[in-house]
Amino acid sequence: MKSTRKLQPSDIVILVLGLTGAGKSTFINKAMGEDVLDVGHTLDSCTQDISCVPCLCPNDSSRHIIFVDTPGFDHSSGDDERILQHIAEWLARAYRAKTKIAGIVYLHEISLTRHGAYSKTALDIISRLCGEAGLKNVILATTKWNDLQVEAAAQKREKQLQVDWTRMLDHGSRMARFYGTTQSALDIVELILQKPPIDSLQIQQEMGRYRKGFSETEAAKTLRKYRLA
Ligand SMILES: Nc1nc2c(ncn2[C@@H]2O[C@H](COP(=O)(O)OP(=O)(O)OP(=O)(O)O)[C@@H](O)[C@H]2O)c(=O)[nH]1
Ligand SMILES: [Mg+2]
Repeated sequence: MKSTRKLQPSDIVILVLGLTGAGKSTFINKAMGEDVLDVGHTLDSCTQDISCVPCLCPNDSSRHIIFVDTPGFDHSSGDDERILQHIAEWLARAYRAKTKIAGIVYLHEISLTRHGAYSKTALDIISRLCGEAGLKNVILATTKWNDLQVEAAAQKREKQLQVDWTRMLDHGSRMARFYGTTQSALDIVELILQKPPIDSLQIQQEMGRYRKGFSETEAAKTLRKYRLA
């Protein structure tokens, strides 16, 4: 699904990020109450491009919420620099259109073990993309709670994530659970609407204001640092 609608300064933009298969497109479909985006049913990455999904804001019908679906970061594909650049360039365009980012939803499978370390890498890169001031508008949402048969095991994972995500939480990021339902998607949207939008993300400052090339941004440098490690 590709919207041809131009971004407006009044738009409420919610950027959805995460590893491939975390449930990003599902989250947007549930928030919309209909299946507007393709969802993956294999191990391969599903979403290949950025899609903007607009809907009227429930609290203010003169404004639109724009959900931004993104391709997932994928440890095995080697494609993450291209994906990050694509997201960065989209954010620089939003900055030039004077459209602020209302919030970022980072989705993380609660049952994730195998690629857990890669999630730390992705979150470090996303922190650089946001800058410290932007972290207060980040929702760290765990998904696929029904995949873990034992509730106690899931809760233990959540406690561990609270420790892993301390730095972001200390800067105002909030944790939430996405249960794969419309109500829990809307609860997360509500959390975002509670706070004023981000004036500008760090990468928007770098690329939009200071005209740096993508490869000179802190997010790109962080990605390269992990590649070399
Ligand atoms: N059990 C369960 N499955 C889910 C949930 N959310 C998503 N899924 C499933 O997880 C798979 C991947 O979901 P997607 O929404 O395509 O994930 P994505 O993050 O958009 O993936 P990419 O586009 O590849 O980055 C699909 O089979 C979904 O049905 C959830 O909360 N619980
Ligand atoms: Mg997707």
